[in-house]
Amino acid sequence: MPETTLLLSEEVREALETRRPVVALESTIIAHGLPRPRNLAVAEELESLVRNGGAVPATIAVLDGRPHIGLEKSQLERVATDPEVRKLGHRDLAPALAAGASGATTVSATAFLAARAGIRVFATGGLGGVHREWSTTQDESADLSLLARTRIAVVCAGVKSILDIPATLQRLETLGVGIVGYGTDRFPGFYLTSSGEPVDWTVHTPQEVAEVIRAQDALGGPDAALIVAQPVPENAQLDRRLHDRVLAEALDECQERGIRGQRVTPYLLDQLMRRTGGASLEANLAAVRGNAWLAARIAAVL
Ligand code: PSU
Ligand code: MN
Repeated sequence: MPETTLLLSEEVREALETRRPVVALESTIIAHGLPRPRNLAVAEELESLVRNGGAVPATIAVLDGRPHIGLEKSQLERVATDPEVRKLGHRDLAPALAAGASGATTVSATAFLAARAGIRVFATGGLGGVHREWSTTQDESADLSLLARTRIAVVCAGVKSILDIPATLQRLETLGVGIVGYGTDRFPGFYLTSSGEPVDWTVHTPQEVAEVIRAQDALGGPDAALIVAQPVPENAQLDRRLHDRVLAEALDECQERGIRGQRVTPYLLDQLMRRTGGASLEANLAAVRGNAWLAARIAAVL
């Protein structure tokens, strides 16, 4: 049952009531992960991809202290253009509601709200995870612990390549978060089709993913997320050497300029985009597009 605190858009409410497929979309990627004005066009495009895939899109954000599940056009515009829109992880939700604040939701906050609303499938680009400087900063995205206690399927291109991927995979194993590779036995590398790391389970169709979700529901758990890891198409991936070089530069700069906490991820994504002449942006977009569409297909067969 949807919580009364949640504001469901007309379309999302109707779809959930009549048990039609719904796909949750996060808003941090729109507000803080993509350059303006392209971000708004992308947000709209992702919603159409979900529709074309046969599901209703539910973009999630907090506006004036109310959690919205599904945004009207003007609300989506506000998330994409208003510089006052903050970045909200799940721990920020209660303070933001109490303060009447507005913010874009990260994977952790989006998954939390989506699950409260009764949405079973969620699409994004790359998840947060363990950062490369973890041993000095202890920077590990709150996405991981939230996904460890939320039963939702997250379609993504793996975790962001700015992270320590082997360490993140280890954490996901410890936390009991399931992972299936979509058409691959390698964990994707976000901007790259492969991180080189193996995944234990491979599926090939939306039907097969739906069967995993049904099996989890039939078991009554575990109450953890299922990561459906779909690689970016090969022709859209970034050149690995370029990727590694510009990332090393951007990481050094983070250190020099004292960029910490919530600002790290947006900073690195922005620097990568500038230093690859926009190629990382194209790879990022190709990944999220594919994920929005696949999530819709999974929701539709569920
Ligand atoms: N994936 C993208 N772009 C993004 C993000 C993910 O392609 O901007 C966002 C997600 O909202 C994710 C967040 O939850 O980055 C992680 O931030 P942090 O590392 O600060 O937890
Ligand atoms: Mn962090």
